[in-house]
Amino acid sequence: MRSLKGDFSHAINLLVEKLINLRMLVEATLDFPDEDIDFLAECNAYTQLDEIVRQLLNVFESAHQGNLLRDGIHVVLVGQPNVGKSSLLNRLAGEDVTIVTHIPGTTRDAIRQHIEIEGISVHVVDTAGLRETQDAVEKIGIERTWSAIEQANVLIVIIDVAQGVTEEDRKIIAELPASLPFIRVFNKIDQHQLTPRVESHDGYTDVYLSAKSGVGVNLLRQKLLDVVGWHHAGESVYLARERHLVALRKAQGHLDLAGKNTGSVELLAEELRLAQDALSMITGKFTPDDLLGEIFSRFCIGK
Ligand SMILES: Nc1nc2c(ncn2[C@@H]2O[C@H](COP(=O)(O)OP(=O)(O)OP(=O)(O)O)[C@@H](O)[C@H]2O)c(=O)[nH]1
Ligand SMILES: [Mg+2]
Repeated sequence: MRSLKGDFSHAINLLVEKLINLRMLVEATLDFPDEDIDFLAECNAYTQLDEIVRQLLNVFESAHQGNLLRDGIHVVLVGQPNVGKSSLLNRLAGEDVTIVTHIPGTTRDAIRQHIEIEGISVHVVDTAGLRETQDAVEKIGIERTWSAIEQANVLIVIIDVAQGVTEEDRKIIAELPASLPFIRVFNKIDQHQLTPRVESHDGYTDVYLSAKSGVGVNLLRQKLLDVVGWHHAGESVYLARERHLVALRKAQGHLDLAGKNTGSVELLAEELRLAQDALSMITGKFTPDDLLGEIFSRFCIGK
């Protein structure tokens, strides 16, 4: 682990070094307009920027894979009462961890279970079915469903295949956090002799399965890993924390804007500064004085 961590900061430091180099050119263009050199053209600034963007993408990918290995995935099962959420948790866990009955509203508390898929840690939460209710205990259960959803990386929205997507299902989906990926599971296919399958259309990923008989559950396991972006490649992984991923994403966003601001050197300079700020959340601070120091140490200007 220590060596993986060392590799990660090394990769970030290399990126920061390249970014400083580029910022130096851009800032020198801004600060010393009287010099007769076009620093940006002279040093292929935009090729350098492309190279940094490409490298950052690689680092992000390795950090993302490592983060999945390190922290696992948080999956929450949601849906109307009686669609088979608890049955699916039991099936995934391979044991009877939660009560299943034909009575809607059986599960009232969030039930957590840890499983593994291809060596990836998966924390699954079964929840109280979502519906309008006057029952005080069930109401608290439903509140807990929503707080579990806030902690999730990915949701499984379970739908009874016999009913299809009902108005209530649509309402549930509409209320989910927009940025959270989800898989729709059409459950109870055994009752209708349907074949287990995965379908993708209109931006949805649908898995047809039976929690009761177990057919199609392997398709869901595989899809879960796909949705969170796990692809067990043999390349290097960095055991990054979630906050590292956030910082890398932020840096990516600013580099993206930097690439689009080719008309304005000021905006380019600003986006590069913000990108480096984001990376320094991982590596430590770098001040404007440090940058000026870099400029003077490498160029013989302004003195
Ligand atoms: N035939 C069939 N029945 C199923 C399947 N999955 C669940 N059921 C049945 O559907 C009923 C409800 O299942 P649960 O797993 O308790 O449903 P739930 O979504 O957890 O329900 P709540 O806890 O009330 O929200 C039970 O009678 C299950 O046996 C399935 O794949 N096929
Ligand atoms: Mg239940």
